[in-house]
Amino acid sequence: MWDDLKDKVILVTGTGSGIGHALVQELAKAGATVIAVARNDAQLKELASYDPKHIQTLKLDLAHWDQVKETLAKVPQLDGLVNNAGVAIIKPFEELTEKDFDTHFNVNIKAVFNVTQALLPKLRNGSSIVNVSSIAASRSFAGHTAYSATKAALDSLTKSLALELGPRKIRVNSVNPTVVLTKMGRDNWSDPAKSGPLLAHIPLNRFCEVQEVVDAIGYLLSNKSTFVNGHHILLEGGYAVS
Ligand SMILES: *[C@@H]1O[C@H](CO)[C@@H](O)[C@H](O)[C@H]1NC(C)=O
Ligand SMILES: *[C@@H]1O[C@H](CO)[C@@H](O)[C@H](O)[C@H]1NC(C)=O
Ligand SMILES: *[C@@H]1O[C@H](CO)[C@@H](O)[C@H](O)[C@H]1NC(C)=O
Ligand SMILES: *[C@@H]1O[C@H](CO)[C@@H](O)[C@H](O)[C@H]1NC(C)=O
Ligand SMILES: CC(=O)N[C@H]1CO[C@H](CO)[C@@H](O)[C@@H]1O
Repeated sequence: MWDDLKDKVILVTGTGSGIGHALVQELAKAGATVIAVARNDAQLKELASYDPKHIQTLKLDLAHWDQVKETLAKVPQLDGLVNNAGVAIIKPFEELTEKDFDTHFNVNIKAVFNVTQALLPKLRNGSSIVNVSSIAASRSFAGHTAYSATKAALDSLTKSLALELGPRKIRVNSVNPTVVLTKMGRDNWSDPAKSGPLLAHIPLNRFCEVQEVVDAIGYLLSNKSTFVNGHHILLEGGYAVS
C-alpha cells in the first residue's frame, strides 16, 4: 500500500501535531513528496528536519481566507490532498458562544471548502482527497454540539464532492475515528471516570491509535482503493454495532 505512494505529491493540512504530523513522516518514508501545511514555525521546522528531501513545508493559517488562495497558488500538481486541520471546543451546549460556533465552522468546514476549491486546478485527474472527520459526525457525545455539526456537514461535503469530481476520476472519502490517542486525546481521555462509559460501548474496549488512522488514510490515498469513492471509513472498534 505505501509502495504505491512513492513519487506521488501529497498536500496535508494540520500537520503541526497528532495525526497530520505522523502522516507526513509515514508518507515521506514511503518516498512521496509531502507538502506539509501548518501555522507554527517551530513545528514546521521540526517536520522538515525529519526528511528535507521529501518534506516541503508551507506556513498558512487556514482561518485567514486572504492568505489561502495566494499561498496555495504556488503549490505544484498534486496526486493527493488530506484535509486534516480541525478544531474541537468541547463545552456544554449552553456555554458555547457565537465565537466558538464561528471558529468551528470556519476551520472545520469553510477552510476545507476553500482549500479544496483553491487546489482543484492542481489536483491531477485520478487523484485522491481524504478528509479527517469523526465518529461524532453520526453519533452524539456530551459537549460536542458544535463540533459534531461541523463533522456532519463535512461528511455531506465528502459525498457531494465524490459526485461532482467523479468525471475527473478524483475520489473523495473520509476517515471517521472515535477518540484517537494523540497527545491531546490522551490528555483529554485519561480519566477513567470519563473514558469508562465510552469504552464500555466499544467492543474492542480501547480507543484508536494514531497509526491506525494513518494506515486508513494511506489506503485511501493509494491504488489499493481505486473504486472506493464517497465513503466514510469508521474507525471505532465496533462502536456502531454495540
Ligand atoms: C496507480 O495509479 C496511477 C493512476 O491510475 C498509475 O499512474 C500508477 O501507475 C499506479 N501505480 C501502481 C503502483 O500501480
Ligand atoms: C476562499 O478564500 C478566498 C480569498 O482568498 C475567497 O475569495 C473565497 O471566497 C473563499 N472561498 C470560500 C468558499 O470561503
Ligand atoms: C481530466 O478529466 C476531464 C473530465 O473527463 C477532462 O476534460 C480533462 O481533459 C482531463 N484532463 C487531463 C489533463 O487529462
Ligand atoms: C484537551 O487537551 C488539551 C491539551 O492537550 C487541552 O488544551 C484541552 O483543554 C483539553 N480539552 C478538554 C475538553 O479536556
Ligand atoms: C469534507 C470533509 O469531511 N472534510 C473534513 C476534512 O478534515 C477536516 C479536519 O478534521 C475536517 O474539518 C473536515 O471534516
